[in-house]
Amino acid sequence: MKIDIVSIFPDIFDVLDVSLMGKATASQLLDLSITNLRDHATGVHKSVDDTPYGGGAGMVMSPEVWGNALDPLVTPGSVLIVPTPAGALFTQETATELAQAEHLVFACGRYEGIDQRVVEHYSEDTTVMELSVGDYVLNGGEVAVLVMLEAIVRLMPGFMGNPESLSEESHESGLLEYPSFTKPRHWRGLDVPEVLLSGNHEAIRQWRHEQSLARTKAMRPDLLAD
Ligand code: JEK
Repeated sequence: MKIDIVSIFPDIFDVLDVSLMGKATASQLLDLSITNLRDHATGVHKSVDDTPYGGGAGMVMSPEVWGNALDPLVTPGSVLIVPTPAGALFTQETATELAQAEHLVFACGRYEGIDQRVVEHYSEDTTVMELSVGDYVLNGGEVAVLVMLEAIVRLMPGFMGNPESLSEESHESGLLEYPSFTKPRHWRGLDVPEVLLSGNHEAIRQWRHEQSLARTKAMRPDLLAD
């Protein structure tokens, strides 16, 4: 998979060298390129933003600069991802879909975001997704992209050889996961649940399902609404 990231803070993505992404790039599963948006600014001040039409606080990123940066990267086969607090929620399902793509381009905005015509323009010839990683406001798209990439890359066919646990994740989907335990059996007066030592695989399966249900009811009742 080819991944392009465009940002005015390209150094934020230096962390990708030391995490799982480093292994994915080293193993040639991933071809990652970071573009500094500032390199595509044309004025003497290399400015990338301007005041918002209609008034209001803050600045909006220029469609001209974004067009200069994205034109050499985006092709009809690309998926252009624009992180925004006003986007559709990025979920495990989104990650699964994007893990199948040939080419992802992430457009990281700052300030109050990017002139909306950039999304409109590239939507004419390519798939554009405006995505949010959650209902809180970040200062820009960069950290959202790190979150999305970590979720996407671990699902890529051939990554780190972990097909077992990945298929289990999709089985139990819709509920929170059951609690896990390891040795020692007794720790600070707390015991590992007896059923997990029983060797009764049907009883273990049933107990884990009950734990998942109870935990979902307590922590995420919204997941049980339907
Ligand atoms: C991309 C710029 C910052 C800050 C104005 C007014 C109410 C705020 C944009 N889950 C997520 N949260 N935040 C982002 C995200 C934030 C971004 C950019 C992604 C580019 N910013 C910013 C204030 C405002 N809004 C109405 C909300 C807009 C994100 C993701 N993904």
